[in-house]
Amino acid sequence: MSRLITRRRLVTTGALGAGALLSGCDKVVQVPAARRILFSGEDMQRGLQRALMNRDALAPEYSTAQMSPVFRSNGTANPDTPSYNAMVANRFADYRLAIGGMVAKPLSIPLDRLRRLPARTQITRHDCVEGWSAIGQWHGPLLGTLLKAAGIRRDARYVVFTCADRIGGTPYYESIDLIDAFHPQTILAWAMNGAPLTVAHGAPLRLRVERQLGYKQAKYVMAIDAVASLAGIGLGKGGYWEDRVNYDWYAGI
Ligand SMILES: Nc1nc2c(c(=O)[nH]1)N[C@H]1C(S)=C(S)[C@@H](COP(=O)(O)O)O[C@H]1N2
Ligand SMILES: [Mo]
Repeated sequence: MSRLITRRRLVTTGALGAGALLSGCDKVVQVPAARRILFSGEDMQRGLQRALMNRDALAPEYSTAQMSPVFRSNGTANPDTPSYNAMVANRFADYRLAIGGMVAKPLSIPLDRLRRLPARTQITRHDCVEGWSAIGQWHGPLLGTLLKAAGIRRDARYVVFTCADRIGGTPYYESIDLIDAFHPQTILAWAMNGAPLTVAHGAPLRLRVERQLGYKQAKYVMAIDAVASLAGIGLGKGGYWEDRVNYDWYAGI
């Protein structure tokens, strides 16, 4: 899989440099059972993972000329619930992003306010595990800015994104750790390719966490909660697909 190749490249050319110890670790990372132990949710060996990967590195960014002419939609293309449809009918005037959990000041932020915040624009490549990629432009405020505004507590370790869509009755959700939450390319995008997000791509707000695979890019984000543990959320593995098909919680690319 290309992500293993990418990881190997990161290990040998990254800030830590090459070495017998790291190439030994690298072989461990390629054994599926070892990957499960090292990279699954709560059990992830954070120190080792950090030694293997430079978590602060930036994802590559592209030029407008490199943008894909077609960016397909995947997973849910329309939540199509009564409450979501009501928001669409009202052009999301009633939408509020809830930020809560382990924060000093829970926030409830209307879309027009999110749209007036300082924003980052980035053209990145989206890689889906189902075997397709697309380069698109995303625009929105840094997640870190909002978490700081809410006064995220020092003992929080993850942020959980709850989405408007349900698959077979279960809400789609995702989670990332605070390294990714405060990464300079982690944004809450409200625009894609120069226009407000369409329903198919996650309107009115979706996560872009550019160092990770497609399924981490939660669409239709309604609530963000800071938590100390992922246990007790969903089935406890940190995301809808992580719970169901054993996708890695840390889906680094
Ligand atoms: N809420 C929600 N977010 C989601 C999904 C989904 O089904 N529901 N699918 C994920 C997957 S697998 C991918 S590849 C991307 C697809 O994003 P796109 O539809 O903008 O291409 O969204 C991710 N985020
Ligand atoms: Mo995906």
